[in-house]
Amino acid sequence: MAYDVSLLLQQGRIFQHGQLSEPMDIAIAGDTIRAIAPHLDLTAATTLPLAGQLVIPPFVESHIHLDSVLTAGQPRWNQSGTLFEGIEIWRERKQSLTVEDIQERAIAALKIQASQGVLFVRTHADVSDPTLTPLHGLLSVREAVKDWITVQVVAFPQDGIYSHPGTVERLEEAMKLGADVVGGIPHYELTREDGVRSVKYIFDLAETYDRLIDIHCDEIDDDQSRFLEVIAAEAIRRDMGDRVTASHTTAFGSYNNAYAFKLMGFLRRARINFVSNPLINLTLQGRMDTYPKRRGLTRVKELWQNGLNVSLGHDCIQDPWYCLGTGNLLDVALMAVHACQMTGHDELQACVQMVTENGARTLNLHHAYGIAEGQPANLVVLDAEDAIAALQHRATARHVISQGQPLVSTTPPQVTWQQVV
Ligand code: 17E
Ligand code: FE2
Repeated sequence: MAYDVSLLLQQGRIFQHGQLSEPMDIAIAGDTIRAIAPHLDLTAATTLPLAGQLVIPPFVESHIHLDSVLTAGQPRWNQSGTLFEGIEIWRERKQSLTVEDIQERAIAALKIQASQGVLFVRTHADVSDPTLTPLHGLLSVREAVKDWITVQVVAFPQDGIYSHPGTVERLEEAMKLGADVVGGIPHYELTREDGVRSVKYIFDLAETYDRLIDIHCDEIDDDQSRFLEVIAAEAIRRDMGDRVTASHTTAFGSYNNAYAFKLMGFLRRARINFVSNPLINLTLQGRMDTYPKRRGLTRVKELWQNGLNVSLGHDCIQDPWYCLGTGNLLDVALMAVHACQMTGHDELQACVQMVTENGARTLNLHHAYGIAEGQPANLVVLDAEDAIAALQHRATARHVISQGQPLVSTTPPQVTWQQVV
């Protein structure tokens, strides 16, 4: 044997690519998976007997705003529960932001996430503010945590690109400072024309600086909000689909079926990625409805049935838009199961993939992700026998292995009966 095994996981069942394996031994040397087989006759510095527990590639948080996490109630509560009141409250909270404030809250949130098996995170950083404090803060966090969690930063113009002077230039400045992804918010530009123009500008910037794209798109119940078709058209013309993500797209849930059917064909051609944030959009949307009240989510099940890549995000942890949030991606998958009626056997499994492998595809992680020999040793042991049981029991992440090292482990709560019943 030409390598020393540092960590040996014994008899874990791997859930990946929609398949559950027989119990396997997984040998890790340094930061790399070196061998996977039913039985490995090896000694290792550390051995973890798993007794059939589930091993999955790490959870991927494909959409969160780490600049605003843990600010719920500051400076005031969101009484209407709408996206737009949230944006106003955040505008007020932004006045007192410092780089240290962002670093502290973002790292606290990343620890909460990692302890529950999240090892890859795409965060939005608001670039509406002239000081670019959220971007500076989150770029420094990306660097500070890189030995245990991978963070991608989206330059996100929360207040719109053309509605305030200077944002166009700041978005380009963000590329020069090293943001990984260009963002936008076409449905919040002052006019439809500005929205269309903003999408084209985002694609131009991404091409010039060789970056990914993730646009907050059509996050409104307005059935006339139709920037998704503009994104699809640009992705088709520039052949960039797999590098492009449309986040939220909640208006897709309100489009008439004739338009939605036509659009779905264009989306299949464009092959862009989608992120749905069911926790947040179930609470933000439908606020102007009486009854029946819309769910305000994009067409998750139909996008999945059409073979498109859909991942699920948390979006917020305790901020002006959503005062709850645990960082646990099984919570998000469970909410999608309910709100999108994904209760079939394969649909349940798909919801777990939407917070693991599909998220990896959204983030363009390619070969940096997945359990196989020669791959970076990032994986999570869940206290469950298969993916559906993980949802049923909201399984505890027993062991989180990051870059070959045990990072954090959790012991499930112990229940002790005081009477025999
Ligand atoms: N900003 C936005 O435009 N939409 C959201 N859902 C959040 C922030 C959380
Ligand atoms: Fe968002």
